[in-house]
Amino acid sequence: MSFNNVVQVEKPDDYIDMAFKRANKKAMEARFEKFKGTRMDKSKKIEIAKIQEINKVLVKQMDLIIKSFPSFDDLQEFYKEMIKTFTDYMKLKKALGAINWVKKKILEFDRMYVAKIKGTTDIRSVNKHRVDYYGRVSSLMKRIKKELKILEDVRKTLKGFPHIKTKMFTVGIVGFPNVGKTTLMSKLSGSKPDIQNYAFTTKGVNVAYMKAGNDKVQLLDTPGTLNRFNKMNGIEKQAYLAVKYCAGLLVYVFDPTETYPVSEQEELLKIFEKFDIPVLFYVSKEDMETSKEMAAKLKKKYKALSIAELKKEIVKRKS
Ligand SMILES: Nc1nc2c(ncn2[C@@H]2O[C@H](COP(=O)(O)OP(=O)(O)O)[C@@H](O)[C@H]2O)c(=O)[nH]1
Ligand SMILES: [Mg+2]
Repeated sequence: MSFNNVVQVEKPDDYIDMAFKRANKKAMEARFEKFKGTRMDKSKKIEIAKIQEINKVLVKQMDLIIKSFPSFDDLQEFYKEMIKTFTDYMKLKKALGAINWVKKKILEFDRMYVAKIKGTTDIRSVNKHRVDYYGRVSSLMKRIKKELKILEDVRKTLKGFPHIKTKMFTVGIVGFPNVGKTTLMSKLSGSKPDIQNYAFTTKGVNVAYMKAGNDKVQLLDTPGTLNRFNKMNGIEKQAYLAVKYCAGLLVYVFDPTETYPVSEQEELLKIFEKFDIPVLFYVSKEDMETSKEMAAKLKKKYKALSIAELKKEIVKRKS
């Protein structure tokens, strides 16, 4: 799922300006059109054309917003949870509801003021209705200033989400920071990995793909330790959710150089084992002289696999 198609949400004044500019253009056209009726009828016709143009522009813009934001109730649980990592879900739903309400009000004002102008017999009343209409539409738009801002902020964050394919077989690479997860991901995905930088590499979720016959496997490389949801920042929460909802297999990376003590690495492993997703093991930095002994110990204890063995095993688990 991609959120790239969500339209940019403007400020109330931008929408008002856009609508009034178009309305003035329409009025100019109407002024130069041949017209057989009285001057009064012509004035009425021009004012009605303006109101209808304002109505058309604003309704169209509000519709664009309503239709381009995903219908949150229909979203997969994963995306709902992702959205909740950075915004109040109810606030968001209410903001969209407010846009819908404004759209209906605009349509209502259109009918009401067009009818009023049609029923008028003196020019002063035409002007009064026009001024009233402009005032009401403008203040209506200004009333949703906060809601428009909420939606624009959400759009920007949605756009920054990693593009995770929820239906593809996915492997989550997990472990402490600096243990070699990103390095492992590049090795698994090939020499020129399609690594997406989400935020900055070390702090975001990286998504890459590994060939599996004619098919592909999705690899997620995660930031942080992902061990206490409440203490995670938004990006870590998103990584945690991606692993929890999308991964069908985990690769736990042990670092034998003990950037973090092995005992702590084993504690963290217990947390991932609770995910109820099968776990494979990889021991990094074997090449480093100082850690050879620990590497051998860990490899034996966890039946850790080499890169080639991991690739094979991932392909096997996929099918
Ligand atoms: N010598 C050696 N260094 C490694 C190995 N894997 C990772 N590193 C180094 O360890 C550091 C952290 O690696 P990185 O993949 O960014 O770890 P991450 O934070 O878990 O993603 C980097 O400087 C890597 O170059 C390895 O197998 N051997
Ligand atoms: Mg990394």
